[in-house]
Amino acid sequence: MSHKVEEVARKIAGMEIRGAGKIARSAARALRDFALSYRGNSARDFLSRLERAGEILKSARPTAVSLPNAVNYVLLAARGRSDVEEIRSAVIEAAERFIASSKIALKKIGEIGARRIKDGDIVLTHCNSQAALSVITTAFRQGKQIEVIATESRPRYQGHITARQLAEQGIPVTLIVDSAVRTFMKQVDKVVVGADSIAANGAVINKIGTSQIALAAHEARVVFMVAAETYKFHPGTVIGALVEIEERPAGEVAPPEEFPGVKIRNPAFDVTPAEYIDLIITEKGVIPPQAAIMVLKEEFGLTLGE
Ligand code: RUB
Repeated sequence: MSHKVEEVARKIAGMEIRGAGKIARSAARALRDFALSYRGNSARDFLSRLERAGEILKSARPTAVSLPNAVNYVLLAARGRSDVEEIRSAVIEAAERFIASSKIALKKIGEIGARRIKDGDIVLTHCNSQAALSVITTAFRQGKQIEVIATESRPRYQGHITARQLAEQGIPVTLIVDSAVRTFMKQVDKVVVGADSIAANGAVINKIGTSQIALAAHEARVVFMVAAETYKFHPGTVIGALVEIEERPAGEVAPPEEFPGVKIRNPAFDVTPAEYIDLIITEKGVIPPQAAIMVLKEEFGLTLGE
């Protein structure tokens, strides 16, 4: 298999490339580059290598459905074709369409979501989500005086990236430890987070700690919003599949050799049930989480579960 495909898969697994949107775009890009570099002349061989590349990419990380959704989108364009050049251009075209539309989606989510942010709001966010940040930065650029509270997001501290990105844009931002969320929730007006997967029942799978934040927001009657492109909706959940929660190495939490006899657990994501979510902001508009099934029907139509 192409070194490049394997390298992208390794970078996704090692979190050099991270965040559901970036993971999806990098997978589409890897398939495009693979198609560009293919030198054989057998369509059947080309297709089977593309499928294999898709499998390698999909198996890099299990939770963000954006990854298989992007791979399937690109491969669907190639399947059934019997000419090498046709396959190549179909893959390139589909990959580029996916990348371009995912960038447009981010911008639209910002515009749609910013309407929900008011002048003077204190917004809390978790981890590092481009979609959530698009909402926040768009509201700020519209002239709304907002402040952001960013959780550090143990164990990998993606909150540091968020805090820096916001500060660079001149947005007032406060970094807090994850366990300070309930203490600060009294001051918060809105919570905005991203998503790795959204299930048919409206449950949102996002960075570990998200569901605790939703609980604290619910208790304090603070609006809890999720910003997510429609390719983060999980087709398999329509027919009862469960979203696999990635468990990452223990060493990310603490050095196991310093804790003999101690079991260290490191689930990377958690599930926030629909009843704790006020709305989901997609590029097609705002929906209540209970309408997730409608997005899935529209996006995946009759190919559900395939
Ligand atoms: C990232 C994470 C993000 C979502 C959405 O987890 O949970 O909230 O992926 O991000 P990790 P985006 O750092 O483990 O990949 O909106 O950028 O797609």
